[in-house]
Amino acid sequence: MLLSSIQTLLHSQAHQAGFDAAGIAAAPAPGSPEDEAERTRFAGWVDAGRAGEMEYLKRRDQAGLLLRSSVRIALPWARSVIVCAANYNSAQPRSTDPAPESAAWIARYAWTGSGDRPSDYHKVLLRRLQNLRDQLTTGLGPFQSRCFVDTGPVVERVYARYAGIGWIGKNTCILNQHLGSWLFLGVIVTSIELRPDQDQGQLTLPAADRCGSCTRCIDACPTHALTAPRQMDASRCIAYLTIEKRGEIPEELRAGIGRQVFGCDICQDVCPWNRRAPASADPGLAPRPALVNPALDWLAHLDEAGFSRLFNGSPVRRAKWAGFRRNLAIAMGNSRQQRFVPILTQWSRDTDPVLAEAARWAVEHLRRD
Ligand code: B12
Ligand code: SF4
Ligand code: SF4
Repeated sequence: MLLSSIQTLLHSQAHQAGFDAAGIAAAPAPGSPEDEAERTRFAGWVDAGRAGEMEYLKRRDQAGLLLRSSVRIALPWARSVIVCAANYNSAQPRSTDPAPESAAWIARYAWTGSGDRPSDYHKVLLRRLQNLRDQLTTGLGPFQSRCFVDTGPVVERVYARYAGIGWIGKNTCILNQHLGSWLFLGVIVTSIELRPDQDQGQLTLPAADRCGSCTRCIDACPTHALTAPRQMDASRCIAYLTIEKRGEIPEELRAGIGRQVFGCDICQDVCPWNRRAPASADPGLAPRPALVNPALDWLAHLDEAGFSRLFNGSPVRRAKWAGFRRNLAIAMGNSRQQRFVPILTQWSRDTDPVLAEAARWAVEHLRRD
């Protein structure tokens, strides 16, 4: 199918389905230069230990190929990838703005919901992708497809770049010139074979890189997870440590975690392209104000049932109760607030050895302040 004909239909239908940007990229043939470049990059990243304990990123097929290194490994019928983006920016403070020392930080992407009811972008976007696929099938005729948000064998940012959604910033996030980087991505992997338009001659037209000489994100990262432009050691990233990592967080990284108790927004909050990013009017991705700069006291005094009530159906559940309390202990240790010593002393006797150890570290850390 001609690239331009599907692009025209896609742009109109994607907006109706609730997306702010959409594009389509070819799924490069095995052995082609594009395929080799992305496979080598992903394999090099995994082999260097950058994925930490995220075992799902390291899954291989029977031939030993990393499933996520190329979409055609797990889905041999794939010929193109439709990438959709939804803006979740809101007119709320940034993590880097001045805030009380006793305020925690939950990453912006986990604020969504309506009133007290949390929502999870995975579910919100998946429903929209399925609706969009139905509309495209009506317009184009049947094709094979799979919709994914996060969980598919796809490095979504690579296809987002080739689909022209944005460039990969030095913080490794997809950045769109008009929308900034507060974007959720979702993909529809399809069997549609793309043909370039005559006047265009090529299929891949990645968005131009507009980072220039800026290095604000790299300079601001407190745990030095951005080891070079567009290169992340995820095992050092606060998002990984507070969401994905089970068990103890390496001691040398705890002070850098600061007040982040779930995820981290620092390298996007300092990005000049996000200063002019429009706030989203999307009711499905509206922020819950209670989660913006929440008080550490409040979160630390939640019991397990309270944690479930607040976060059931929210991405925060991924950290689990145990991980969330471990993160709270570290944030209290970093708060310079001596009044957290009693609760931390109580936690240091907890039956959960990870929490007890984090709490002992936090008490020690507060004593040194
Ligand atoms: C694992 C994962 C993580 C890990 C690792 C992140 C990472 N940078 O690799 C952790 C837990 C740390 C993480 C953190 C976050 N994540 Co995350 N994550 C994923 C997931 C599930 C897989 C990503 C992956 O495969 N990483 C492996 C590396 C190799 O790939 P990559 O970082 O995506 O991109 C690399 C390639 O693009 C390559 N590359 C491509 N072209 C070029 C060109 C050159 C010249 C170079 C050098 C490199 C290069 O370099 C990039 C960096 O290595 C994706 C969803 C998906 N299925 O893709 C979401 C995803 C990337 N995450 C997302 C989000 C929102 C976040 C957070 C903002 C959440 C938060 N606030 O805490 C942070 C952002 C941190 C950051 N600065 O990236 C969004 C990103 C949207 C966007 N605008 O880019 C995604 C796409 C989820 C979604 N469906 O919306 N995440
Ligand atoms: S999300 Fe935070 S820890 Fe991770 S790279 Fe960005 S600033 Fe560093
Ligand atoms: S902070 Fe600067 S270098 Fe980093 S992603 Fe934004 S523009 Fe690029």
